[in-house]
Formats: sequence, C-alpha cells, structure tokens
Amino acid sequence: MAALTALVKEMKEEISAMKSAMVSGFTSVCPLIAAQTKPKDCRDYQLLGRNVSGVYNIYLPESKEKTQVYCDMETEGGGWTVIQKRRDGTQNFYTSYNDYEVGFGNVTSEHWLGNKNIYTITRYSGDAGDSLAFDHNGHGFSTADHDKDGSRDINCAQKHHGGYWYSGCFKSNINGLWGKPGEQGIIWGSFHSWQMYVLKETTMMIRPTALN
Ligand SMILES: [Ca+2]
Repeated sequence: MAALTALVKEMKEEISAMKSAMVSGFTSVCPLIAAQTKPKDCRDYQLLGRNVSGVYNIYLPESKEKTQVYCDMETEGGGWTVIQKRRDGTQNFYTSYNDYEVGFGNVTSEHWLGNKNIYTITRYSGDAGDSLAFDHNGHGFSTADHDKDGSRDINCAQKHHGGYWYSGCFKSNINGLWGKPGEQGIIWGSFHSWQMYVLKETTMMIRPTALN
C-alpha cells in the first residue's frame, strides 16, 4: 500500500511537471505569433515583407485599439514610423499639452503622432536610449500650457510658438509656426550651421537602432 501511494505521488508529480512544461511551451510561442500578427511599428511591417510607404495600423502593447501611422519604407532602408510631418501649414501645431499627448492631425498629411504613442513605440523598439527619451537632456515636453523647459524665467513653448522638448529656449523648434520667419518659425538647430533657417517641410521618424 505504501508503495502504491508513493507511485501515485510520483505519477502526480510527473503530470504536474508535464502540465507546466506545456504551459511554458505555449507562452513562449504565443508572443511570437502576436508580434507577427500585430505589428507594433513600421519596422515590424517591413519584416513581414511590406515595402510600400503608406498608412498602416500598428498595435501598441498598452493600447487595446489599433493606431494609424504613416510608414516610410523607402528612406535609407525604410521601416520608419513617422511621428511628425509638416508640409503646408494646414494643421495648427500651437496647441495644448493634452493634444501633444494624444496626437493630432492626419497621418497622410500634417500631424503629430502623440507623445504617448511615441513613448510606447520607442520603449518597445528598444531605442529609447538615444532617441526621443521623455526627459530629453533633462527636459520634459513643453507646450504653452505646460512649461517643463530648462528656462526658469521664460515659457519657451509660448515664446517660440510650438511644442517640444525645449531646453533653454532653444535649439530646435520643429513644431513652430509654419511659414513664419525668425524665432517662432520651424527650425532645426543643427541644420544650416545653427542659423535661424526656417524650414517648410519636415518629417520626424523613428525605427529600432538595431537596424542602423
Ligand atoms: Ca520655463
């Protein structure tokens, strides 16, 4: 009887071990399937063989809904998720912190993808280190109604008519006023030797660093 009890105990343990092996086997397979059927950025679509630039639906891990993005599948190898685009001044970029947080505009033309989305994509693509980290150079994202810049006395977003990771107003103002010359215009600091060179068209896009 004692031997039988021991045998049953042994069999129970074996079944339990098999069960947990099966569960772990499934959970290690499922994320792979999920990643393939629910791309989280444009690079994932590229890996699935999609090589035409255009609007795609991505599935961010913390969002139950799909998010529309524009994918650039051509520039320098493609796989880029566009996070900002300026073209013609039709979209107002001088707007609230909340608008910048959730995103605004139309992905086929002028738009800002939204800080929440940008943060999630960079985090899960593993390139938050050298890209648009949310405390870029120690400064948060600022809008006129949300001053998180590096200047104690000035509201940089208000002064430069935009929304950005302003430090001490300023080196770049890519979300400034379209068509406006001077310090409220669209400026990317390092372009044209740090002169106040106003841009008409800009596109900001991201992809995992492993590709570079
Ligand atoms: Ca300030």
